[in-house]
Amino acid sequence: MKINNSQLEAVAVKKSQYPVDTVKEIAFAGRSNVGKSSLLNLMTGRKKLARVSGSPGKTRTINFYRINEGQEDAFRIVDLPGYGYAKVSKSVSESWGPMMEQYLSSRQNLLKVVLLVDIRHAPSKQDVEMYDYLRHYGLDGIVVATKADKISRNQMQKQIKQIRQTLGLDQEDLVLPVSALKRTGQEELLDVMQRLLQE
Ligand SMILES: Nc1nc2c(ncn2[C@@H]2O[C@H](COP(=O)(O)OP(=O)(O)OP(=O)(O)O)[C@@H](O)[C@H]2O)c(=O)[nH]1
Ligand SMILES: [Mg+2]
Repeated sequence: MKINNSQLEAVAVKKSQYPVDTVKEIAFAGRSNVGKSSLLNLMTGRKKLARVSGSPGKTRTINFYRINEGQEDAFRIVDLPGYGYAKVSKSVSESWGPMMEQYLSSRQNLLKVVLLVDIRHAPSKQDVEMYDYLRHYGLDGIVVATKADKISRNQMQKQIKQIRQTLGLDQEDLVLPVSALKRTGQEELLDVMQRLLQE
């Protein structure tokens, strides 16, 4: 699949702000700073579609992006707010749970949530909790290992194995290494997403 056009359609903190649920959605989740917004920009070929920052906790809202509008393969990508950043204010971190729960538990048109984890580290306790939560709602199965440029080719298989074990992935679940810096892995991810949208 190729993304030909993309635009921010809605920014939401509650249900009444979501766009209509007649368009299929694939969401991206992961801890703050893992590279969600960077991956979104890489996939869409747009440098500044989603805000990327050196300061974690940048994305604090649910951001809906309209993809390939006007085409047969039109869908949405949803950039979810990151978790696990200690320095965001208490009110921000307390609103995160209900905001995610509301979206993930009831969104009819949500096909899958791609979980992003940093390829350098074993998934955190929160990553495991997030993945278990996705499994509970049948939204699991695709994991992206970000910042693949930070490790050597040799380390890659070892790290992927660790991610698989820590998250308790099944054989058919996918772990896709990507690098927004080196611009690698996005085509494989887009192909997986295309298959999902066609199911
Ligand atoms: N080396 C390297 N750095 C990356 C990569 N992807 C993202 N980064 C860097 O990681 C930092 C965080 O990236 P973001 O894309 O803003 O992360 P996010 O997950 O959207 O973060 P929040 O919005 O805070 O939840 C930025 O400094 C990026 O430049 C990558 O593939 N390789
Ligand atoms: Mg972000």
